Amino acid sequence: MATESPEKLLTPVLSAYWDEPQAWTLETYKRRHDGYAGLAKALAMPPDDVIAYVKDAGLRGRGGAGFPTGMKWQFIPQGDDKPHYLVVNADESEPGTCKDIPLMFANPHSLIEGIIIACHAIRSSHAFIYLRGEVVPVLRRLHLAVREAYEAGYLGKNALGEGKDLELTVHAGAGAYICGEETALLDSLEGRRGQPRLRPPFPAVAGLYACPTVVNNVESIASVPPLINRGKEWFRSMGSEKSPGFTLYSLSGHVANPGQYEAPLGITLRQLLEMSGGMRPGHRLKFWTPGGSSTPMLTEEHLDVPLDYEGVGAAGSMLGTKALQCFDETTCVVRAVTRWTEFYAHESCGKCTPCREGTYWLVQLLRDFEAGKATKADIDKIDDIQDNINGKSFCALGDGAASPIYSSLQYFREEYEQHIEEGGCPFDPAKSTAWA
Ligand code: L3W
Ligand code: SF4
Repeated sequence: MATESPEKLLTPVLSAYWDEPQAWTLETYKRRHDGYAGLAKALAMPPDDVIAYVKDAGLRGRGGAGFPTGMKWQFIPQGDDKPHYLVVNADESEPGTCKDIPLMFANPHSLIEGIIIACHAIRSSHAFIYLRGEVVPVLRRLHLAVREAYEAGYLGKNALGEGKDLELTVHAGAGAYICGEETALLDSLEGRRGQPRLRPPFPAVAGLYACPTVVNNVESIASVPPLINRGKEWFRSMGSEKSPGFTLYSLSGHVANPGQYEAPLGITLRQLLEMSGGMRPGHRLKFWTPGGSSTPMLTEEHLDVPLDYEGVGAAGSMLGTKALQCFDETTCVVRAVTRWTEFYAHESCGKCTPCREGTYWLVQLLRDFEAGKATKADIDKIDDIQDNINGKSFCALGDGAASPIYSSLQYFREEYEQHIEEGGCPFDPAKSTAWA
C-alpha cells in the first residue's frame, strides 16, 4: 500500500457528495448513493442471512471498540417473546472525534437505511437514535430525514413487509460524555440519570427496558447499506483480513488540511498526511492520538503503523474512533494532557471511586506542573494515580482518562521533569495554537 499514489487511497463512500447542495435529501440519496437499493436486497433475504452476510463481510464497530457488528446482531435471542430494540449511539463526544455528526448532517439517509436493515436482521420494530443534544442543526436534519422516510413508506406501517411495522425515534441527550457509554446511554434513554450499568448482562441480553438491544455506532450502521448493495467481496477488497472495509478518519490539530478522509482501514498516518497536505508548514509531528484522547498517544516513530485494530494495538494503543489529533513541536505535552484530564474529571459520572477521585487529584497535580509547583515525587504520584484508575474503574471512561497520563510519561517523561527544573511550562504559548 505504501507505493500507491496518495489520492488512490481515498475511498469516498459515506462521504461522497457531502458538499453537494441538498446532499441530505432523500432525492439526492437515491440518485447519488443508490439509496435504499441495499434495503431492497436485505429485505429479500431472511433476517439470519443478513446477519451472516454482515458477519462474513467482517464489518467491525466504528464507535471505538471494533467489536464485530454481525456477531453483536447474532447475540440477540431469537424466538423469544420480548421486543428487540436497536439503539444508535450518536452521542459523539470523545475529544477529537467528529465523524458521526458530519455524517448525519450531510447524509442522514445512509443511517436511516442502515437502521431499517439492522432492524430487519434482529427482528426489531422500534429503533432509537440517541443524539448528542448540543448539535441542534443535526437534530433538525435527522427529524426532516426521518419524516421523509416515513412519507416514502420506508418507516411506519408495514415498513419491513409481511405486516411488520418499524418506528424510529430520534432522542436528543442532555450533553454528558458518559451517556456515550452504551449502558449509561440506555439509562438516559429510559429517563434516568445516565450512569453505566454492570455488564454482564450485556445489552444484547438485557438492554433498553430490560429487553434484548443492539447498540451500534452511527458509522457502523451507515456502512451497512453500501456493504449489502455492493457486496461483501467489494467490502473485503479494502482494508486487511481482520479489519476489512473503508472508514472515516478525522484529521485534526496542527495539520495543513483538517477534515474527514474516508479510506481503507490499515493505511498509515504518514499516507494520510501525504494525501492531505501534511503538518502545517514549517512544523513537524510531535505526538498524536489514533482514536481520540482516550487512546494512548503515539509519536513520529509510529507514522507507519497500520491504522487498523491489530496494527494500532501492536503499537500499544487503540484505533478507537479514528480521531487522529496531530500535535507539532510547539505543543507542551503536559499542557495537552492537563486539558484532557480536566475534561475527564468534569465528565466523570462519580459512580466509582478510582475515576471520581483519581481524575480530580490528577487535575490538581497536573496544574502544579504548569504553575511550577510540582516536585519529582509528583511524577510518581500521577503515575500511581493513573495506575489505580486504569483497569480498576467501572467503565471505559476511567481507562480513557489514564491513557494520556501513562502514554505521555512513556514518551515524554523528560518534559514533566523540565517543568520542575524550569519552574513552569518551558513552551512559549505564543507559538502554540493548540489550545488557543
Ligand atoms: C454481548 C458479550 N455483547 C462485548 C459488546 C458490548 C459493546 C461492544 C464492545 O467501549 C471503547 C472504549 C472507549 N456479549 C460482549 C458483548 N459486547 N462483549 O461489544 O464492548 P467493549 O466493552 O469492548 O467496548 P465499549 O464499552 O463499547 C468502547 C473507546 O471505545 N473509545 C470510544 C469513545 C467514543 C466516544 C464517542 O464519542 N463516540 O465516546 C475511544 O477510544 O474508550 O474503550 O457493545 O456490549 N460477551
Ligand atoms: Fe463513572 Fe468514571 Fe466510574 Fe465510569 S469510570 S462509572 S465514568 S466514575
